[in-house]
Amino acid sequence: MFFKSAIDAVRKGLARTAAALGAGVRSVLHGRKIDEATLKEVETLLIAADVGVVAARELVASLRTEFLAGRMDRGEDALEHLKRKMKERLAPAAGMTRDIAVTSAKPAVVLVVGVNGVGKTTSVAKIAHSIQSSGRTVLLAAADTYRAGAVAQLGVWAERLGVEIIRGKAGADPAAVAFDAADAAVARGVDVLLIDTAGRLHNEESLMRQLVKIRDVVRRRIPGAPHETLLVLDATSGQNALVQAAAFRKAVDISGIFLAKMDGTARGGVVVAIHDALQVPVKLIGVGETPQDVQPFDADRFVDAVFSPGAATISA
Ligand SMILES: Nc1nc2c(ncn2[C@@H]2O[C@H](COP(=O)(O)OP(=O)(O)OP(=O)(O)O)[C@@H](O)[C@H]2O)c(=O)[nH]1
Ligand SMILES: [Mg+2]
Repeated sequence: MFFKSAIDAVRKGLARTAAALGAGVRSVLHGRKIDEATLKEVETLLIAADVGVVAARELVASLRTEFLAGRMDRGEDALEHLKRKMKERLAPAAGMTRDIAVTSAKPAVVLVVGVNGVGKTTSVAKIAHSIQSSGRTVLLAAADTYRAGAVAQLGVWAERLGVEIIRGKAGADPAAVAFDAADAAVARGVDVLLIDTAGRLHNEESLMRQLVKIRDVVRRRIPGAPHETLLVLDATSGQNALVQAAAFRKAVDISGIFLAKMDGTARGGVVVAIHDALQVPVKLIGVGETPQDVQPFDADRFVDAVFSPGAATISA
C-alpha cells in the first residue's frame, strides 16, 4: 500500500503521546544519573501511557538490571536502552506480517470489524484511499444495514474517493450485501473488496453471529476469503480495547489490528499492551479524520517518533 510516510506525519499523529510519555521520560532521564527513584518515575510514566503494568515493570526491570550490574548510569544511556527494549518488544513474531492482505488472491477480501464508534467506516475509507493510491482497484461493501445512516456515511466516502460501493437497503441482511459485493468484486475484477460492518446490534451475541455469517457467505463465493480480518480498536479507550478484542477473537479470526484515533490520545503506549495481550500485529494506525490520516504501524518509527525531541513540540 501507499502511505504518506514523512516522519512529520507520524510525529503529528503521535504528538500527544510524545508530549506525555516521550517528553516526560526524557525530562526524567536527561542529564541525570539514574537511581531507583528515576527508574520508578519512568515506570509511572509508562503505566500512565497505557503501556500496561506488566510491560512497564519488565521494561524498567531491564534498565534496573543494567544499572545494578554497573553497566549503565547515565540517563541518556537508559533512554536508548528503553527505546531498544520497546522496539524489540513490539517487533512482530516470526511469520507475522504487517502488510495488509498479502495474497495473490484477486479479489483480496478485507473484513473490517469492531464495536460501535471505534472508527471502522473511517478506517475503511483510509484503507480504500491507500490501496487506490498504490494503483489498485477497490470495491466497498456497506454491510452495516443496522444503524440508520451507516450506508449513507460509507456512500459519502465512496463518492469522495471515487470508488464503487455495493449498498444494501436499510434493514437488508448484511450477509446478503456482503455476498452481492463478493459477486460484484469477482465480476468486475477488482483487486480488493473492503467490507464495512455494524458495530452494534441488539446484543453482542447477535453481532458476533452476524460477523460469522458474513465471513461464511463471502468465503462461499471467494474461497480463502476473507484474506484479512481487521479489528478496529480506539486508542483512546485504554484497557477497554483489550476486552473488546477478546470478544471478537472468539467469534472470528482476527489477522490484524487497525488502531484508530492515535492522534486523540496521550496514552498511545496502549499499542504495547495490545501487542502483548493479543499477539496479533497492529498493522495500521489512524492519526486523524481524513482518508490520508493513516500510517502503517512500524515499531521503530513509532518508538523514535514518541521519544525523539521535537516530536512533542508539534501540536496535535
Ligand atoms: N481523531 C480521529 N478521529 C477518528 C479517527 N478514526 C475515526 N475517527 C472519528 O471517530 C468517529 C467515529 O468514526 P466511524 O468511522 O463512524 O466509526 P464506526 O466504528 O464506523 O462507527 P459505527 O458505524 O457507529 O459503529 C468519527 O467522528 C470519525 O471521524 C482517527 O484516527 N482519529
Ligand atoms: Mg461505521
